Amino acid sequence: MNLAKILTSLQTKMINKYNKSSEIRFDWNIEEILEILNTPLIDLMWEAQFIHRKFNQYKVQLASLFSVKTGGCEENCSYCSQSIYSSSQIKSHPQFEVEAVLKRAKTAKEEGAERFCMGWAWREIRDGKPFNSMLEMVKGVRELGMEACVTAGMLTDEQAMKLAEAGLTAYNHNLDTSPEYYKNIITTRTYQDRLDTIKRVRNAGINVCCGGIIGLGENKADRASLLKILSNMNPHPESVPINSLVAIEGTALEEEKEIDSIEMIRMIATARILMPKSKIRLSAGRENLTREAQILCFQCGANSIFYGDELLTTSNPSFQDDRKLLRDVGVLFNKDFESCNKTVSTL
Ligand code: SAM
Ligand code: DTB
Ligand code: SF4
Repeated sequence: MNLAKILTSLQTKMINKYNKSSEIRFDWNIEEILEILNTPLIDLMWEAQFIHRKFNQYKVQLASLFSVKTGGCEENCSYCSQSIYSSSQIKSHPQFEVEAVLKRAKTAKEEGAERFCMGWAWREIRDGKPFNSMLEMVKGVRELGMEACVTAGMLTDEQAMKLAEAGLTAYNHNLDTSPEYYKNIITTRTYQDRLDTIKRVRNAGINVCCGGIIGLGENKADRASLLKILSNMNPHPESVPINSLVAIEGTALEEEKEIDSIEMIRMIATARILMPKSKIRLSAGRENLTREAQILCFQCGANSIFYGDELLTTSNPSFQDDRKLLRDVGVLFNKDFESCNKTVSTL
């Protein structure tokens, strides 16, 4: 058999294994997902890379994050420094003004970011001046020619519609973990509240950004269960952030042991196989990953990162370090930015 024939037969095998005649699936079950998560790493990486090359270009979306309103949140998410239940020493501050936020967005754009994500430490959005300012911020970010994302807790159908009218590209609301493990992490709102919020975002025609965190003390079955819910959403969330816990002093999870980077690679690779076209975002926790571990995540299909020195209350690699990393890997990033126009072959 010549090389071309071998490749075609390998491609057919892989497509049959995961995508039944190349269709995207929304019916993954726990056993299948656990089997993928537990595949020998070397095979898992090859399979994820295969799916990624089939469905996507090797291009990484750069999303900058800015905390518009920090601290004082009534929820008790046990990983979060912004909860009133945590004793972390973060600097709380009232909501930034529209102009200051747009200045940050402009700087992020100049550094090469394509999406600007704005965070509010709220349980839910309430109508009034802060919400009106949020709408102005969304409009302003869109006028800069960037994608706009908001994460601000639960919302009503009317608020979702107003955000859509303002031009919001995506709304981030994570499931965080499995429904089974959830009660160990948060008790002030239910898993169903989260699912309802995501449905409202979807119904308003806004893209869904929904993922979770690993390293909360959950087991493999919990990770599979989270991935099952995400990959059974139809359509799949357009973005799936995979965070690894940043154990912040003063939070209930401050003592949680750091996860092995291989766990992150497995989670990213599995998410890529299950949701072939979604943006799988390598999110919080990158400072604990070596450059090499991040490169393996890109190879397995991570195609977005949070880009900029800060996440919400913790630090993130610098713009410069990330640009160097992406250039060294040889993936595309922002087509309008610098000399990043090499193309990596797809299948
Ligand atoms: N209050 C809003 C909410 O909960 O949807 C928005 C902000 S909240 C900080 C967004 C997400 O960031 C959380 O759902 C969680 O997945 C992630 N996150 C927060 N703190 C984290 C930490 N210490 N380590 C990893 N991920 C974290
Ligand atoms: C997401 O999934 N991760 C981001 C964003 N969405 C809002 C937040 C990460 C926060 C990490 C801890 C901190 O900086 O406070
Ligand atoms: Fe509040 Fe969001 Fe932090 Fe939970 S994760 S405490 S909802 S800011």
